[in-house]
Amino acid sequence: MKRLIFAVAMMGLCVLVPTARAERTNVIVMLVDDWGWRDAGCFGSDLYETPNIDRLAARGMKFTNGYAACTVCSPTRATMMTGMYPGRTHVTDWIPGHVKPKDDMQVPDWTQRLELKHTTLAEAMRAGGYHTAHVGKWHLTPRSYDSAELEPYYPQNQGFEINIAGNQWGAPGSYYYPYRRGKQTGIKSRTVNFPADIPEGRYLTDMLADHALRIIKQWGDEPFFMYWATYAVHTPLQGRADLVKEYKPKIKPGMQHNNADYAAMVTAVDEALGRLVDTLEAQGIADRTVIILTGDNGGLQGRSTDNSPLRAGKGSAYEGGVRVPTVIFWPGVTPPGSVCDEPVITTDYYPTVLEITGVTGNAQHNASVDGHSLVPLLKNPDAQFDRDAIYWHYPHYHPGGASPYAAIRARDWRLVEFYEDNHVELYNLADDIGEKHNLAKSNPAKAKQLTDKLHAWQKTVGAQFATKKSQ
Ligand SMILES: [Ca+2]
Repeated sequence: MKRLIFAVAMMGLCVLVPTARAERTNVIVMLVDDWGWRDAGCFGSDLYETPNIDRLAARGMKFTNGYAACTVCSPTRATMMTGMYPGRTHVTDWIPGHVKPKDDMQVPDWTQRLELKHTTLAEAMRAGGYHTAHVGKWHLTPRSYDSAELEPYYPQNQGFEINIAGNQWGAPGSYYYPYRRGKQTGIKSRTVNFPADIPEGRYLTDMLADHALRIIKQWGDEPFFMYWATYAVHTPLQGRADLVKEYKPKIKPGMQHNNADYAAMVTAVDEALGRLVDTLEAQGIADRTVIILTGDNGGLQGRSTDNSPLRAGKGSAYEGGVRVPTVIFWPGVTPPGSVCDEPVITTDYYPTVLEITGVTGNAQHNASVDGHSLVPLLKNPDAQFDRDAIYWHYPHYHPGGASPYAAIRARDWRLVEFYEDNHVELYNLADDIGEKHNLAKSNPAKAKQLTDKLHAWQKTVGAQFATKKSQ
C-alpha cells in the first residue's frame, strides 16, 4: 500500500491529496449483530421502539431487500472489510465454527481469520487520508489463546488507528459491567482491547457509544471512517434495567415480538444512534457524514426474536438467515424517506464507501471486489442497477438449521442448493416471501438456469466445498 501511495504521488495525481478538509465526506458503518429483518419500528416490529432508526430512514433511504453476505458473523465481517464474497475469502463460517463428527459431510479447510494480504476497507481509507476507528465486535482473528498469534489480526493491525473492544470473541461475556463471563483472565478474557477507563456500572452498548463519540469529537474537522460494530443484539439477552422495566408492561399476548430484554437491547442500539446523530450535529459535521446501518446476519429465530414472514433465522439457508434491516443516510443525496427494493448485500459497502469519499484504494485488491457501488441507487432508488444476481455459499453445518448449501437470488427468484443430497429448492419471493412453495419441480427450466448460474459463480470465486465422508 505504501508503494502504491508513492507511485501515485510520483505520477502527480491529486486523488490522495485531501481537498479542503471540511469538504470531505465522513462515513460511519454501524453493523448491528444478529439483527433480524423485522427488528426495528420502520421494519415492522410490534414491540421494539427505534425512533432514531426510524428517523434515519425518514431522512435517508430504506432498503427492503438488504442482505448479509452470510448467515453467521465472521464471514459477513470479512466481507465488510474486503468487499469480497465469503466464497472468495474462504472465511465461510463463524470462527471457529462447529465441528460435529456425526455430520454427513466433511467441511473444507476454510480460512479462520481475516488474512493480512487483503487491503481492508480501513487500510484503503487510511491511505486515502482518513482517520479510522473500529468500535465493538471484530471476530476476525484466529481462535487462539496466544497473544502473539492474535495480535497481528486485531483491528489496530488491519488498518484501524484506534480499536475499542475488538478482539477474538463473537459475543461479550456480559453486557453488564465489567462485561466478564466466569473467571476468564488474560488473553482468554472477553474484555481484551477494552478501554481501561470505564465508569463502574456502564452498560456495554452505552460504553461503546461513549468512546465512539469521544473519538469523533477528538477528530473535529478531520475526515474519518468509523466501523462501529455493536456487540448487541447478539446473546446473552441482557437489556439495560430501566429499558427492560419499561418494556415489560408493553408485552401483550399474541405479539410477534415479546422478549423485554431483547427489546431493550434493540432500543439501546437505537439510543446510541440517536446520540451519534446529536454529536454529529453539535460538531457541525452532520451534513457531510454518511451513516450506513445494517446487520451481519438474520435474527436468532425463536430465542431472541421472530423474523416472520421470512422463513427461519440465523444459521439457516433461508431468507430469515440473511435478510437484514438496512438504512443509508447520505445528507443532500439520498431522497428523504426513499425506499429501494433492489437487492443489496454486504459486498457492496466497500466500493460504495470508496466512491462516496473519492478514495481510490488498492487497484489490485479492487479488481477482486465482488460488490457494486450503491451510489447510483443512493441518488435514485429506482435506478436500473447493473447486477442480475447475488450469491451465498456456506459449506458448513449450523444449529440454526443449515447443512452445506449455496444460494442465488436473481430478481424475484431464489434458489438454494443443498449438498448433502444435491437437491435444489426454488422460490418466487414476489408472491412467496416466506419460501413455503418450492417450485423446483414445477419450473425445472428456471431451476436449471439458476443452478447453472450459481455453479458458474462458484467457479469464478474459487469456492470451497464440503465433501462426502468415505463410508
Ligand atoms: Ca452475527
